[in-house]
Amino acid sequence: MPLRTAFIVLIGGVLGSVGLTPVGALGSASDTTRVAAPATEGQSLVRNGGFEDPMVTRTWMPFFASGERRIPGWRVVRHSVDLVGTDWPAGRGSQSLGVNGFRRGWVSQHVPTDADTAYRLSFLLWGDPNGPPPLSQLAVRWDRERIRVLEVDLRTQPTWRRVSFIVRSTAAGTPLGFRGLTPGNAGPAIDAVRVVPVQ
Ligand SMILES: [Ca+2]
Repeated sequence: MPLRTAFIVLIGGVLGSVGLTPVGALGSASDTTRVAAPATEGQSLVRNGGFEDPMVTRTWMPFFASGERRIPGWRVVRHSVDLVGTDWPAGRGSQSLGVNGFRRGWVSQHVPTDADTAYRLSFLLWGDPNGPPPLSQLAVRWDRERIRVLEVDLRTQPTWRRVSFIVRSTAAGTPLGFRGLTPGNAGPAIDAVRVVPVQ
């Protein structure tokens, strides 16, 4: 842990000096993949989808499946995840989630859906820029099934991108999950997770 912390602080300084693409740059230019979110968005059913709570006072903070410390709204299903403050720029707000903690992690949230209803699931996706590896994979789970496997290649994706697709609930209440598929402590990162009814 201390080694990794030291490494990240060092690399963070280097990245800061060379200037990673700023968060404010996230916009139409980087929203080239899949479907961009509509300009006017409804109320999201996801609690703490921006991972702003709890506030991290360090570069990052681990949360374990068996730990007492919790991320409101989310459950760490397997291993650990990192709530990231300044380790890398958030997609929106001040914090994001590193899905890989010390190993590939898995988080889940019970979304209060209505039964048999269409929703737009969207989120921002990037990868831990402190890698290696530059390539990481994220499984998106909906209603206890893996519905997508998304890939992040830091060599071609220098900042966050928005991912958006339609999902359908089968029951009142649907589990939504994100699971890292790449071994190691550097994997996919997510932010601004939203589930909004399709109008
Ligand atoms: Ca955020």
